[in-house]
Amino acid sequence: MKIAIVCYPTFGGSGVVATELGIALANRGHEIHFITYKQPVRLALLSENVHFHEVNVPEYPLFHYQPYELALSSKLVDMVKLHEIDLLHVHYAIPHAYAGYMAKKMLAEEGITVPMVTTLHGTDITLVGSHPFYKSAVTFSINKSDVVTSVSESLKQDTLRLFDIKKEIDVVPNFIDVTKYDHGFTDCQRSLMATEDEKIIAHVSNFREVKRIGDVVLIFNEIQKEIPAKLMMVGEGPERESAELLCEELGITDKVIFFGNSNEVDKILCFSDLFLLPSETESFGLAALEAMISSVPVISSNTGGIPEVNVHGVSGYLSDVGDVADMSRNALKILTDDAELEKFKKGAKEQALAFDINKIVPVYEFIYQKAFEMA
Ligand code: GMT
Repeated sequence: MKIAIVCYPTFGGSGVVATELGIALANRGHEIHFITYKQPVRLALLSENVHFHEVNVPEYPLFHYQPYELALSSKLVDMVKLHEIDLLHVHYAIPHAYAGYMAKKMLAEEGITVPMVTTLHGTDITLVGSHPFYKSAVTFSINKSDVVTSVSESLKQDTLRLFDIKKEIDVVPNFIDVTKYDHGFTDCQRSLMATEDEKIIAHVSNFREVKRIGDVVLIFNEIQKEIPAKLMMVGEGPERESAELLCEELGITDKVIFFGNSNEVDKILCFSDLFLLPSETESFGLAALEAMISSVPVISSNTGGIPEVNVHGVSGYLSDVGDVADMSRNALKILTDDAELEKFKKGAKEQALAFDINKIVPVYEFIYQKAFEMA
């Protein structure tokens, strides 16, 4: 099958999922065309089966806002015709589902039928999409997709609650390429980051408000009062500066490393003992899954789709959003007892294996067949 994948190319869950899916589909013999404004960060290699087409939006002084969805829909039309693409799979509703639908309609005028699958990822529904400024367009483009999928049951319920949805929504959970985390590291170069007696705590995100970065620092502060520990902060975003200031205020700057965006998350997770994800809302929590496959237990909030990924008492612990005291207590329960830590490490890995990419990619292939029948 020739599939066009539309996604955000930057660091962020939806782009990562779209890219990993495209690569896996290419490995299964499909021809994949990524269509977005920059080569996706996790897309290292282009090949016979993996192509990238850049969407350019020329600057024009008249435009106060550059019309990206116009450029994207035109690009989709051109690429579908040029490469005889069979299906569009758009990740993140805004504005991809809207642009995809316009492309479909333009192609229909020329007698070309292309089914469109829309995958909802989270903030496109819970934070941005439901804003009155976007709601009508998002509702319309979801209802006009041939098949709609959401990355968790929780996100499906949010979508049905927030929008007037006429379509069935299939839940297809996010996944993980198990082999990528089965690296040959021995000591994971742990000694570069911490002394032998120090526990290593990690957080990976886009440092947006929704991630409650302040809570990450406060939980770590409680941990380091009790045991020697270091905090690895991976990612870039608007909350980074205030987090650095908070570390200064608490006098723990020497124990916290801010890495910025990194392509070596797997290496950082390899030497980590615990992962913190206290988010305000999270449709799935891909970062938690990436930690778990690296045998890192997760201390998280119990919001949105996180409980579908992180199982309380098995792969980590869950607490109410903002309950820093409970999260700190749970973290210390795991970190202060070697047997507990070992048990949770095993539990995290086993739970993550349920999301093996080889189980999930065939589900998407099935969804594509369904889309052909619906188109
Ligand atoms: O977490 C973010 O802010 C990024 C966002 C995205 O679209 O890239 O992530 C969302 O999609 C991920 C992949 O499906 C999910 O794992 C995240 O939970 C979800 N984020 C939120 O719901 C806040």
